Amino acid sequence: MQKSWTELWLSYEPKKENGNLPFWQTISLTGFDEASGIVENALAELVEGARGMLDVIPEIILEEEIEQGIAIMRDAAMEPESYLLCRNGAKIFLKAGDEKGLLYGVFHLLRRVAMEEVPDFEEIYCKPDNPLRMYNHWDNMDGSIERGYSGNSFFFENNEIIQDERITDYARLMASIGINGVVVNNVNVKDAATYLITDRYFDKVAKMAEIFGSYGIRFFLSLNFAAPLELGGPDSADPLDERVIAWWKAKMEEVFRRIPNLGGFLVKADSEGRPGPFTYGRTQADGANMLADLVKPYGGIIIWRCFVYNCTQDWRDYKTDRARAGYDNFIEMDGDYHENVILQIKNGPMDFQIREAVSPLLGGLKKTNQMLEVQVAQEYTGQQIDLCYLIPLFKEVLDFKTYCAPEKDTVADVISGRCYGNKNTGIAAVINTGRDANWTGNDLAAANLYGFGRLAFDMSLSAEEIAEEWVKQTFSTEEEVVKKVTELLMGSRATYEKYTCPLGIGWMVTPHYHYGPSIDGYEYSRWGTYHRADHWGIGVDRTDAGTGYVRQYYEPNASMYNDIATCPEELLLFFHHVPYTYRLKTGKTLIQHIYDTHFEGVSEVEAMIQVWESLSGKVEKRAYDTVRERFDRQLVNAKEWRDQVNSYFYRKSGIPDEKGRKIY
Ligand code: GCV
Repeated sequence: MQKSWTELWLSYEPKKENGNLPFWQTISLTGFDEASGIVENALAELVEGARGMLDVIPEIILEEEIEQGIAIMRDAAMEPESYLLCRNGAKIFLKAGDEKGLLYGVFHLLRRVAMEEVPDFEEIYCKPDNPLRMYNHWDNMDGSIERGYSGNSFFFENNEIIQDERITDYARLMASIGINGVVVNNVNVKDAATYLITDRYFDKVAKMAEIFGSYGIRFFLSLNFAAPLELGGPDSADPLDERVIAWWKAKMEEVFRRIPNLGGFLVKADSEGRPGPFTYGRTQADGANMLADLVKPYGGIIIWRCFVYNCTQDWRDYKTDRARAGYDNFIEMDGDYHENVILQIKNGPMDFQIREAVSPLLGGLKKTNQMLEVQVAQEYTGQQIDLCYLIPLFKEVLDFKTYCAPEKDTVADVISGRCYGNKNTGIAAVINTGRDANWTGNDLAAANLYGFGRLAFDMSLSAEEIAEEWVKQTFSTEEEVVKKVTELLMGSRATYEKYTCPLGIGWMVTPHYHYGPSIDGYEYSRWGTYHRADHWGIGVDRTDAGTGYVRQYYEPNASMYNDIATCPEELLLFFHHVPYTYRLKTGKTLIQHIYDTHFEGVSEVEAMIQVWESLSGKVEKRAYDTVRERFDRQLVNAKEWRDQVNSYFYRKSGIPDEKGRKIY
């Protein structure tokens, strides 16, 4: 059947004559059960890959020696999810300790063939860096997606669960990049979504979970903390109330029985109007532990989000600082969370801005399981209209040295468990997919979808390596295409940052929608997202003299941020209120920097368009046209940002542009 959606990087296009590529007519399987879902899917993938790329339909044989082809063997001594791959001329060995390792090894091999890079005698051993590698969907049961920019949900429609081939295609794509956990519904659990843990949906949810399971992916649901109240239980959700505990106990027994591949739950509590333990005078730990104890008998985990802050702030109040909230709300109970609770922490203390400091809670917590949350959906980063390759940003966060320990103290060390030796850790991303035929709206946004999975699996990969891999599998292995698209991706975040909000201040977006400029859009509102610009300067003072936020970091980070002379300039306005006349390290004044970067940002978008146009006829036409159209919209957006930001600061400061360019 012809699909109405693309297969992204798994399209297995025919390879031109290439004598260096391996070729498999036989696949021999030893030590694995060929009838198990994961093994069956892994073998099907090898067959499909050979058929598409190499024009051969291989035969599968069991427990036999072979001369040519792929020899798959189980090696029980190997670690879970790991594999070893080696090519010896016409023969390829693939060893794995378990079925997931086999699946990942298969996708690794197919990736290398698609990239036309399968060197001889190179032994490749891979083991994922992070125990949990998850995508979080913010899909609602009515089919809409909160912060979705690629059409409606392919899981839900009209309060029903969609059952079609796309779920399988999705699971396959996820497995190919090493994702091993998916949360299918929005963290804001309301209305019909509350009923996902009831008989109304069990059968279909279980079916969906089973498909995921056959690709090595554990299935998770977001949970409504007030479910007892809404589903006819006791008239309370107090986590210490015996009636509430008894209700949840029975519920968990039922849910894990009805959904066999259930891994547990993700919970947004006491945040942005969501109910939680604070409502009953209880702590976050009380809430998380109560649920965790009840899912423990089933091997379940509770992933508890730390996005808890006061969203009804008074803009006149200079002491309450939203950036402080995550740390202030969670640090005190460090060590109180049970072993199957994981705290999921956004990369920054605000909310997925193009640039913000790394959350001090990451590594700040020393005795609690932690998971990093990033956003692949481009809520504040161009909404899949503007090109913004986010892997460089994620890399910066992972590489951030927290100083939480004498060694192994980066965010990557903390969330992988390398730092404290804990097992329930990992990384999650809010996903950017939807029902659009190309999955991500802008075809180039699929680089983020792909890249997050690859990075979660192997944090040593560079953003550039990941981009190249993606281009080769998606568009072409032709040198010009690989080079140009990779360069477009690699420069895109810096460009986006230039024409939007300067030096880490963030926000300045159209309220609620979060696309396009509105410099004062949030300035006098309740959300705690201020830039504090006046006639003299701009920025939030988070130093000792200001909100004191800097002290949430370990030394020497705290002092580095506290002092304007040592504060990294890209975060200057996040930490300091700075006069427009302040000279940056380049020798430019702050105001001139703002003007210059905004003009540059627009010029860079124009240059990006030219590069893309030079690829006409060299990348698939549908993708070419879609991206071309998005670039037009990006240019309009960039100009709007440039002109509004420059005019705003010119009018505030009264300082003209040294270069006399047009400012309104
Ligand atoms: C799912 C931000 C977004 C919300 C999102 C929230 C969260 O505030 O704008 O749409 O809600 O983060 O992460 O829970």
